[in-house]
Formats: sequence, structure tokens, C-alpha cells
Amino acid sequence: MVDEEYLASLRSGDEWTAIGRARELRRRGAAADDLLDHLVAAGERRAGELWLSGTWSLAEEHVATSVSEQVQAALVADLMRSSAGEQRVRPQVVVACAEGELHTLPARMVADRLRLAGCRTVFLGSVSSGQLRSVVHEWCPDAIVLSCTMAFNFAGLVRSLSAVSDADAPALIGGAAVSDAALAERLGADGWAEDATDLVRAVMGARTLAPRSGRRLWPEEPFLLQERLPALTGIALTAILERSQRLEPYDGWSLALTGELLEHLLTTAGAAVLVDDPSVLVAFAQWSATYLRHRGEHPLVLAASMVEVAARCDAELAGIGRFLRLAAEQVE
Ligand code: B12
Repeated sequence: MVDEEYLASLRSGDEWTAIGRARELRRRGAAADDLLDHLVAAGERRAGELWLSGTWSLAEEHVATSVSEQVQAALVADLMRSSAGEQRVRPQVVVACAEGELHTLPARMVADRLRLAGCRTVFLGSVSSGQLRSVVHEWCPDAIVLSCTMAFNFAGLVRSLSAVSDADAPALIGGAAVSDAALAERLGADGWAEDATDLVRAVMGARTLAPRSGRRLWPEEPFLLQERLPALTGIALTAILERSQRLEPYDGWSLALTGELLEHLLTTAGAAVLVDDPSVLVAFAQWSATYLRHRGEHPLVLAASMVEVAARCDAELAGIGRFLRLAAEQVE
């Protein structure tokens, strides 16, 4: 349960009060891990729920994240000061988001936990696979850690992993979209960790992780889909607009946001084909239905739009069409 006072300071952009509240809890004896997990992370999760349900505006969610980043930085600086001198020379770790992943805060949280455990850590945030490769080659870390929150960034994650595949360091992945070790292996990673605590353990013994098993052959469909994405998104959006059951007509902004959502949905279909797991698409389709429902749209309108796109998927995109039909049946 998130502290209401803290949550109010996130919403109103009051970083002084938010940092003060976190420090007060620390003075009262809260453990560092608890504060980072149960205050900052929990606050962000709650902010996400409130945005999804339409209780908080998009702006309020963004403001909250800006405050959370300040609280995270302040707490970590306090904790590093109180444990000054404990940093080891090794292991050295590079932490980044999968290519295209904009959720940098979860990755930062993981990087900070490695820092606090004494690892020399470079946090790159959201970088292209080329930039990741340059840093890894120059800095020669003992471990590379990649974070992925959204399944539609799986193709980007694969590109990031490929870019560092010749590095003399294992690449570990994790984050909200990478639910288990089997999925991490399918994506071509050397290892998976369940959470930051598990990651610290893995990185401390990083040198003993299994070496890469070699290059993989990926299905072409997700990459072909990228070329046809604008046209298919247009079809999906038109289908929604034709069947819309909203009381309010779509204005420019809601149209742009729905178009973006549909593009993410179709890219997730590509991601599901990439790892040959339709449940990846089913989960995001159900989330999309919830998002639209909270904005006055009937979920079946989304399902109809998915079926419409599936009908336009030719032999080259047959797998994507099949997964879209399958997921549409589970949208409710
Ligand atoms: C802030 C935020 C944003 C910000 C991010 C800003 C930033 N600097 O990070 C912005 C505005 C960019 C954003 C964008 C989007 N977002 Co957003 N976002 C959030 C929010 C509110 C908080 C994210 C966060 O910091 N979470 C806190 C951390 C602690 O949670 P965590 O991800 O579980 O991370 C922990 C573990 O997973 C783990 N971990 C993370 N990485 C790694 C790596 C390794 C190796 C290991 C071991 C562990 C590990 O450690 C972390 C710390 O404990 C979440 C809500 C939520 N539940 O997270 C939504 C949320 C993730 N977003 C969501 C969505 C849909 C989007 C968009 C698609 C929205 C849109 N319409 O465009 C885009 C996609 C962006 C993209 N292209 O990648 C949905 C995802 C739903 C789903 N599951 O499919 C969520 C859940 C909101 C919701 N409640 O519906 N978002």
C-alpha cells in the first residue's frame, strides 16, 4: 500500500515533500531496499494504475515520474554517502534499456541496486544498439544488463543483444516484459534474473555464467512487419473509428494516442511471433482493451479492428495474422 501523503506529492510535482517523506521513513529505520521497492517503485506502479483508469491525466503521470526520479536519486546518493569507500573495482557493469524501450526508470532502479551492492556501474538509459556496442567495446564490462518493460520492444532487445554478442561478458536481461528464464533464452540472452536482488547475485558471479551459444536465426515476419506498419496501423485505426461506440467523438489528441496504441499492438504481434508465444500478444491486447474501455470505447471494437488487420496479412505475414485472430477472440 502506497503512502497517501507521498502519492499526493508525486501527483502535484512536489519533489521537496516527496524526498522529505522518503528521508523521514529512512530515519525511522526503513531499510534501503524497502524504501526503493516499497516507496519509489510502488509509487510509480500506483501512478501507472491511476493513469490507466483515467483518474490521473497523462501529465500527472509524467510529473509523478519526474518526482520519483528525484527521490530515487536523492535516496541513492544518501545511501552511497553512508557506505562511502565500499565500491569495488570489479565487477564493472553496463546497464541499458533494450533498443526502443523508453521505460528508463526501472532500468535505473536496477543500476542503482548494483551500485549499492558495490558494482562499478554505468547506466546508459535508452540507447540504440550501436551506442550500446560502442560503450561495451570501450569499457569492457564484466556483465551487460538489459531491461525491457514492453514486449513490443523485443525486436529492439534482440538487436541490442546481437550488438554485444561478441563482447567478452555475459548479457543478462530482465524487466516487466521478460517473465522467465525460458523466454530470456528464446530472446538470445545469456542469463535472466527475476529481480534486482537476484541480479546482484548473478552479477557478483557473472564470470561463471555460460558463454553464448552462437548466432540465432530469427523469423523474418517481425522485421517485414516494420515496413508495413504504417499501412496496417491505418487499417486498424479506420476500423476502430468506423465502429466506435464512444459517446464523445475522437479529437486530434485521442486519435493520435489511439493510433500509437494500435501501432504498439501490431508491433507486439510481431514480438509474439519472434518468440513464438501468442500469450505475449493476448496480454497486450487485453491491456489495450482495458485502456480503451476507460476512455469510453467498447473492447469488441478493438477485437474487430484486429480481425480486420489479420484479413490484410498476406502469406508473408501469415503468423502475425493468425496470432491477431487468436488474440482477438480473447479480448473481452
Ligand atoms: C513512468 C511510465 C512511463 C514513462 C517512462 C519514463 C521513464 N523515465 O521511465 C513513459 C511516459 C515514457 C511511458 C511510456 C509508455 N508506457 Co509506461 N509506465 C510508466 C509507469 C507509470 C512507471 C514505470 C516504472 O518506473 N515502474 C516502476 C518499476 C519499479 O517497475 P518494474 O517495471 O516492474 O521494474 C522493476 C522490475 O521489473 C525489475 N527490472 C527492471 N528492469 C530489469 C532488468 C533486469 C535484468 C532485472 C533482473 C530486473 C529488472 O526491477 C525494477 C525495480 O524493482 C508504469 C507503471 C508500472 N506498473 O510500472 C507504466 C507502464 C509500464 N506503461 C505502460 C504503457 C502501456 C506505456 C506506453 C505504451 C503508453 C503509450 N500509450 O504510449 C508507452 C511505451 C513506451 C515505450 N516505447 O517503451 C503500461 C504497460 C502495460 C503492459 N504491461 O503492457 C504500464 C504498466 C502502465 C499501466 N498501468 O498500464 N511509461
